[in-house]
Amino acid sequence: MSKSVSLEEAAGFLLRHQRILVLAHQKPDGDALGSVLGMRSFLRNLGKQADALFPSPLPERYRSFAGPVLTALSRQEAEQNYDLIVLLDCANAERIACGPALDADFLRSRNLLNIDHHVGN
Ligand SMILES: [Mn+2]
Repeated sequence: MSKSVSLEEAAGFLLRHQRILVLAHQKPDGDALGSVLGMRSFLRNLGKQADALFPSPLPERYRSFAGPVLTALSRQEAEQNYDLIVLLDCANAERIACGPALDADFLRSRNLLNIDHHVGN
């Protein structure tokens, strides 16, 4: 079940979780990469354990500032290692870059915060 929340509610939701996985859409471009890395940095600065997942290779020009990122994650790892998934810049479920081991139905079964600027989302 999904619902829209205010910025304050979204912030509160972030603060209540500690182990957070951040991901975006497939074939990441500048706003996908920038928003994921920015969120990862923000969460780590709050003392959270935060990781970025990019199952498809990053464009060469972005690799130098991305730092270490996850390139694959099993379902078991996702369940055991994270209590919240933050999805950014992803217009629809078909484009979520979660890798072959995970899918949109799995993500919906987890605590999920979806933040996006696409009108159709
Ligand atoms: Mn994008």
